[in-house]
Amino acid sequence: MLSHRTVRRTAALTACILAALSSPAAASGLLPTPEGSARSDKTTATLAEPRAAIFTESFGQNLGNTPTPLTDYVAAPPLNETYTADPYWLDLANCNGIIINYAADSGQCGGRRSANALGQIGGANPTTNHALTSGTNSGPVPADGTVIETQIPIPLTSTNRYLELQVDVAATACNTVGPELKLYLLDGTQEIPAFTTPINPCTDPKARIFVVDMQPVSARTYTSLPVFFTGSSVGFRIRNGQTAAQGNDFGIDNIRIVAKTNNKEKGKGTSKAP
Ligand SMILES: [Ca+2]
Ligand SMILES: [Ca+2]
Repeated sequence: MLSHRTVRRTAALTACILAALSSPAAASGLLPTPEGSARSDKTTATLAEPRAAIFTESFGQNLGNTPTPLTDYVAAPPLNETYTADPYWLDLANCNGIIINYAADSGQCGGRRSANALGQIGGANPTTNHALTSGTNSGPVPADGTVIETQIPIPLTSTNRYLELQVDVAATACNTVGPELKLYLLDGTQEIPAFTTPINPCTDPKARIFVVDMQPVSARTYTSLPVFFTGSSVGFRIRNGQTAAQGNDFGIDNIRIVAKTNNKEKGKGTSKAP
């Protein structure tokens, strides 16, 4: 049964989509996509093995073709992870904090284009792949606001090792400005920076450019700095340093926490993010 809160949110999303159905961008077709769509668009929460993902979030758990607010999303059991963000980044009227797939038609919010490109770089079906998207329709955009963070600590089977945060990021409207995403691991309430340069696919020469709905989308997989982690459970937080509302449209998918086992890799301090 839907709560009043959910109904209001759904109504806001529907209004957003209906407004967009009259926009030219909503009408165009899907470009050819690569073969192979075998990768599941599901969340998995597995305990660690060396170099294996301790945690993966791909935003597909029990979602269909209906846009879903980030705070309504519940990831896979047994952890049933949930997420939150700063209020601006949950504001549906600003097209922020919406989990969506291409088939859902995000309309003027445009998020479905990022979901499509992220499906392509992540090996999922571009039409059905879900991603967390934000469109920043208006400002003011808070500096370094949190766009997503875990609410339930992710248990670790061993401590005192290096962990990395990996994330696929897509950006649209790169003719204006892109996001400036900053990666952190969480040890309880302690926020541990895991980046040097914020992530901006728009200015990243190594980002791939996809054409979706006849508009370019820049996307790439990013890996944080390794963090020597001593806690018994871990979380993550992603902030956005970009304060512009024009542009600053992006999607996030396939968030992974990965354990490193090679000590030679420790402390190099070289982020693979641009
Ligand atoms: Ca996904
Ligand atoms: Ca925007």
